[in-house]
Amino acid sequence: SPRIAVVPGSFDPPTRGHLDVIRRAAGLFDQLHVLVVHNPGKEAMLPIAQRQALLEQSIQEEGIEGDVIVAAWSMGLLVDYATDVGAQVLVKGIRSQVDVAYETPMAIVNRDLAHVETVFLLPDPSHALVSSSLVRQVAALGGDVSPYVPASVARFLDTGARGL
Ligand code: COD
Repeated sequence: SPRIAVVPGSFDPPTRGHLDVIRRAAGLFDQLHVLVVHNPGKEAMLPIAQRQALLEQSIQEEGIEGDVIVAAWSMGLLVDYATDVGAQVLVKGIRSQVDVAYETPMAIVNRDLAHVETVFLLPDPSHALVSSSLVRQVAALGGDVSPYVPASVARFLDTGARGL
């Protein structure tokens, strides 16, 4: 049976770190669902549909190959989505020990709940310090975000989001 994985995140906005993890995961699985999840603990900058569109554009522009689907999920458990699409694995990117500490209990719970395993991937070190919250701050203060985000996201934040 095909190996299917879900790469969940807030992606608010997508960063070069996210795209690095997505590229690595696409090389490891037959099908990838990049899932924009509403995180109730975070105040959003971009609407979910916008994040989805930016992810689709960046995945295409970065030439990421393979069967990659971008979807959104705001109802219920992440593992319910995984089970629905036949995914056996969640993929999370790890920047530091802080991410390991945050992700470990969720990984155990998701395995208990639905026998879904979590695979942790390390980004290239050049992307390991990038976070969406950093990008939001730089953008809000009028700085140049282009070193941290895919080209399509930089274009969007330069023009589309200026008035937000
Ligand atoms: N390099 C590598 N990885 C990175 C980088 C980077 N520069 N930046 C981000 N990442 C990774 C993150 O570690 C994360 O794995 C992923 O990319 C997404 O990051 P964010 O910031 O966009 O998303 P988060 O951290 O807000 O995650 C939101 C989730 C919804 C994925 C998370 O909260 C989650 O798994 N929730 C589970 C909901 C649920 O079902 N709960 C019940 C059981 S636990």
